[in-house]
Amino acid sequence: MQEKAALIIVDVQNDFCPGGALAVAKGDEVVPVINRYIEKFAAARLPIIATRDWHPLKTTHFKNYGGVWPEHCVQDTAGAVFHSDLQLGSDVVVVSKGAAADDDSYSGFDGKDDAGTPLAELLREWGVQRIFVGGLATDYCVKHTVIDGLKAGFAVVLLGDAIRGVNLTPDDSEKALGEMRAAGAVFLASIDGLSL
Ligand code: VGL
Ligand code: ZN
Repeated sequence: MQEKAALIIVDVQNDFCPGGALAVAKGDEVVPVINRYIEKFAAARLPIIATRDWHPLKTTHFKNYGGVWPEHCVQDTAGAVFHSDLQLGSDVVVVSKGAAADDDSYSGFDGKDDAGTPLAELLREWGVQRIFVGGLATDYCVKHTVIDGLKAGFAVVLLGDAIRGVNLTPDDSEKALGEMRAAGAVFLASIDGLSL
């Protein structure tokens, strides 16, 4: 019997896609791939979580207040909405993060669902032992979510065909992949190798 799995879709929001405030190059290319993962997890009746970056207008995460990023994914704005082609079904649980005025909260494990339950607690309630992580961006929120998932005791599979990076410097994503592997993440190159 395999360990119970859950799919975690990280920050596939308009602001991280081409045309958005903090666009990740080819960020939208993950959407059709993630839709295929959603289908597989839904068919296997396994939990699906979509995290979202969910910032207040004033936060030390933004350049105007001492951070490194342009304004993005501000709560209740179009930029914070999930990409319109992402096929999130009604069973998907949304986990919001980055809502504090003084915290970057790159990790999905800093986030909570609408009822205020933290991600790790949700996963434990559902008996999940293994998480499959894809989305945006490889070198920030995907990386931190993967590493925090491992620290929290979950087995982590990184979805290699469903991630794209910001790459403030050109090899940031490569470095992030190395860090995630060193921390214990398993790399799945393609959905064709998925076994649930
Ligand atoms: C992210 C930079 C700033 C991400 C969020 O979702 O990877 N990156 N905020
Ligand atoms: Zn952010």
